Amino acid sequence: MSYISDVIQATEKKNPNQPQFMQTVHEVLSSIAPAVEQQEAELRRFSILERLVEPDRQIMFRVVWEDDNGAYHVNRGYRIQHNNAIGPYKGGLRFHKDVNLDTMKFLAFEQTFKNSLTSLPMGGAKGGSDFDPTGKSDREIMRFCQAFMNELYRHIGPNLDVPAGDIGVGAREIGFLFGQYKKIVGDYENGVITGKGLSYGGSLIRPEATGFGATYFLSEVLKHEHESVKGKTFCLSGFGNVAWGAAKKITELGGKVITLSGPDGYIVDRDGVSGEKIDFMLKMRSSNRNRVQDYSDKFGCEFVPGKKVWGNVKADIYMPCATQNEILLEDAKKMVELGVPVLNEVSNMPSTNEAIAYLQSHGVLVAPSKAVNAGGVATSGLEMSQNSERLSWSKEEVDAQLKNIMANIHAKICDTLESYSMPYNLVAGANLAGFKKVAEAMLAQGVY
Ligand code: 2IT
Repeated sequence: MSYISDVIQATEKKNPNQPQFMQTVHEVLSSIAPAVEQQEAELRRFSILERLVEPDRQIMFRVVWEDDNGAYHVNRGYRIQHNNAIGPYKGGLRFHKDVNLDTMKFLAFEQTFKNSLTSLPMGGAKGGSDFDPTGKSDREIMRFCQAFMNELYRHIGPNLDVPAGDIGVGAREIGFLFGQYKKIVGDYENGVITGKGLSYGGSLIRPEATGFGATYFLSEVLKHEHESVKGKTFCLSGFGNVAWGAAKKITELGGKVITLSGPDGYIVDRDGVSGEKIDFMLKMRSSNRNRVQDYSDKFGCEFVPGKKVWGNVKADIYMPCATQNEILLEDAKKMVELGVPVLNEVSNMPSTNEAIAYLQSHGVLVAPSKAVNAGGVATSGLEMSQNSERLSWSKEEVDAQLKNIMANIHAKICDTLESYSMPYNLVAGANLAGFKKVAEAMLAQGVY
């Protein structure tokens, strides 16, 4: 398809040394060929693909903050406002030592298609900093968040850009960020950030939403295969907020989570991560120690240092919940050898394109992250609705809406695939469905 390959090539040239961003561009653009073919003249005439791969705005700024010893540190802050064709920019903030422009651009690009899938009016953005929260005190975290907001505030707003959390940014950080925003602007501004605490405008179920939504989406996938979560074993990676929500819902539905992981290695708990062990994950996260060995120290299970779970532990379902590029081609090969039948991607792009291609060609069912984890941002959308209506919905109400949104995403993917007479390929279907809405909105609004 020459329009697509021309755009990929030109994008590569314009974005040297951005492998992560280019990987996403490849993944999305090569999936949408059937839609591009159908409408090529119009898409070309209005440069839709060229516009889609160029973020609306890339903001970078200096953040200087003081540690507990009175020493000053300089970090870099980012906000990539990728596309607002379907609604205000929306997406999380990531605080992690490896954050760079490439990571931010890849996440903002992904977010645009993910948000489109939710069927809520939200455009795509991402932000964050290369600040490393590991080992920092609460006061240091607060001072960093305040310094970060001292610049970010001028770029966001309830109808402009609504940030939220991501890796390294949870309830504590959102509180500090929001407090500083309010101090500077002198206005509640309809909440402006999502993932807020319940006492100041947050939504019930938002902390659980990414993990719950991922499990609801998986249930739809399994239903399609005449299967269910009940009785299945799960390997998860990570131990943060996302893995926590997933472990809760999987356990509630009768599945068993047997692994978690951290930068230090992984744990295997054959009795299942359930009950108080799930609560302990929250303590691990808020301790800022970033160590999964704390789990095996406390509960006495196996700990494997310095290795990844993938391809080393057999389970019915793999659910990566940690970060991008966890599953490489060599892991995919081991996974096929072990006979793991389903990969439900929860973290953003946990597998490389070549790993996904290998898995799919060897019969592994892959559910892509931009559909699977969309429940997080969708529930952020529900928080925005509650803030603007000045009320809060019950737990049951938000959970029912989340469940409904996840089922709709799955149904929309199936309908889209059917409309192109394509087989049950969730990766292609998610990209096609996400793209179609954004492209339509861009075409309708003209060239600006
Ligand atoms: O990757 C994601 O979708 C998020 N980190 C959540 C974004 C949001 O605005 O809730």
